[in-house]
Amino acid sequence: MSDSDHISNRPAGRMNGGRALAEMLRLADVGPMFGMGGFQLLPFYDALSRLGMRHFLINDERCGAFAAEAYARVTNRPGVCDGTLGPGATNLVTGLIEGLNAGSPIIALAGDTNRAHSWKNMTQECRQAEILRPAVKELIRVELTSRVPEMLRRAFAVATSGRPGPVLLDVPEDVCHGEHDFAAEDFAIDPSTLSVPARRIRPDRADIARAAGLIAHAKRPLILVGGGIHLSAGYEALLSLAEAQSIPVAHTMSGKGGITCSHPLSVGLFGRYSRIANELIEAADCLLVVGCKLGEIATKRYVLPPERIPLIHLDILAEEIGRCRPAAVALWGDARAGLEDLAEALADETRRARPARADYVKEIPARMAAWREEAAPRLDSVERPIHMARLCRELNAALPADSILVADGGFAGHWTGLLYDTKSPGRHFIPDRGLASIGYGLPGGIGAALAAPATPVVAITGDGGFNMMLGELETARRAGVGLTIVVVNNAASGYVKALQHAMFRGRYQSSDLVEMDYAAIARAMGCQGIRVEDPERLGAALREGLAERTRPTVLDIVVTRDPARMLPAVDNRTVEIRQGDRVA
Ligand SMILES: Cc1ncc(C[n+]2csc(CCOP(=O)(O)OP(=O)(O)O)c2C)c(N)n1
Ligand SMILES: [Mg+2]
Repeated sequence: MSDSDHISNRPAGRMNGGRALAEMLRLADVGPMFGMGGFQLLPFYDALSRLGMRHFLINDERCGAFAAEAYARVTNRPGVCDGTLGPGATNLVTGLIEGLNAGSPIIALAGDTNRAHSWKNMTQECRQAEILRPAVKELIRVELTSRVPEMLRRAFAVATSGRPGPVLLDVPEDVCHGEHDFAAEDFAIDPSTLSVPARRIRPDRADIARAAGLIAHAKRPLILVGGGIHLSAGYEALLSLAEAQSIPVAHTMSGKGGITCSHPLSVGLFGRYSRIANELIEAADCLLVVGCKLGEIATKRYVLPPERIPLIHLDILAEEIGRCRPAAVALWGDARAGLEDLAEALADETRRARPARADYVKEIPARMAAWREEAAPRLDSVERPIHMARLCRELNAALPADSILVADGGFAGHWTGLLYDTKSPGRHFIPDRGLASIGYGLPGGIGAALAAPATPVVAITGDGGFNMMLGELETARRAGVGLTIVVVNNAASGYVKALQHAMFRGRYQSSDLVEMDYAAIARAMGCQGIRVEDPERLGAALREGLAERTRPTVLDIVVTRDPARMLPAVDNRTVEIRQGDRVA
């Protein structure tokens, strides 16, 4: 946005706080917003209508936050959601924490009580600021109508700086409905705070030199990338460092797509689930961790990586470095900037490193081929009910390189995290690993589809997660999104059932769901609905879903109901789980 655009767009004059909110969001050029109205924010809604801005009524504010979060991941721009006083505001909590833990920029608005009557048992009144405060990076209470533009400016700056995150503007009713004479100068926003990363910071030069020294001396270095690679859009920097120095790359679920999964240097997922990455970590002699918190799943409950291997930890959040695993070298800074600096510091090594590591990188395709051979019976399975690995294989075959797969918290995310292959770098796989709530798939798919309307978007979700969100199918239909929703129908809270099978000898409690025909439900809601029981039909069904561009498609996939065969990493007919263990 040029300076002159800025000025010509500036409104001025007397207006209420709601209009000022909308004018600022217009200036920020935000995408579609998601929320559910109530009295407090109605002037804001009216302003959206008058300004012709896109806002979607959702059926649960949690979904609005999920949709805004997914929108932010696809665009690297803040997603916007809102909720009304009390239950509207408290319903935002889960979605906002997803953004907080995943580092997604979100601007959330919550209406609050009229301050003339607060603390007198106003209807829906609750201590929402206290409830929401730990769910966001910053909670800003707007105390004066005149300060609305300033506070929104601040919200964008906080949401997009450092590790990005959600910012909640708590807007009392009287501030939203109250009026003020605004000057044109009041409406301004720093364009560099409208997308992430707002500003890049480079790690200290001396630390880069030490890290480069460690990498140069390593025979088997390995890069481990997390979701920070997306927030930093460090794809080119990662690829050129990996290729120039012949360093393989493993990823977390959130880091999938940092490097194309089919690239010869990609060793796939590491941590709780792994193809070949965990064994390469064990055999490594230097690890470069990029934009990854090294939390429970990435470390397989803190047993990976082995302490003996020197670790270089590059992160935008200084306090994440060394939290779970001591770092030999701490690189505090932006992922892309840090990778570029490392590449530069290692430039003289390139001629030596590539031949020296030739045998090492040749191992990768060989190990991957061996893994594939071992996994082939699952990937190619023709069994009915359908094997999850076969479903993943069909997704790999059907989804084009530019498509986006949004994955829900249950097995949908676990299996695709392990077996789905992105075909180009970027945000092509969006799992809600910030908080790992079930229910993200459908609203996340809506947010992603609206963020990238020309891109094929598939959301994969469990039946439990889908049940939670069924109302949002109405939203998806109303929004006219050509979203394909793959429901992994195992008639169970499968992850829970699988653990009860393994840990409690099949004493199942509250883990069965009733058999449902989700395709029929979808059709009744005006969507395309296709039930698939035969694995050979999967490819065609996916293609039919992708071809439908103006309304959602639900593919109801009947998958294994055997709780002994639900977990991706282990066959829990044989696994033994001791107290405190997490095999899955
Ligand atoms: C909101 C929420 N509640 C509970 C859980 C714990 N949990 C993880 S996976 C899972 C099973 C979900 O069932 P479903 O969506 O059908 O997925 P499945 O595991 O059967 O594929 C549950 C309950 C969670 N992740 N999120
Ligand atoms: Mg299920």
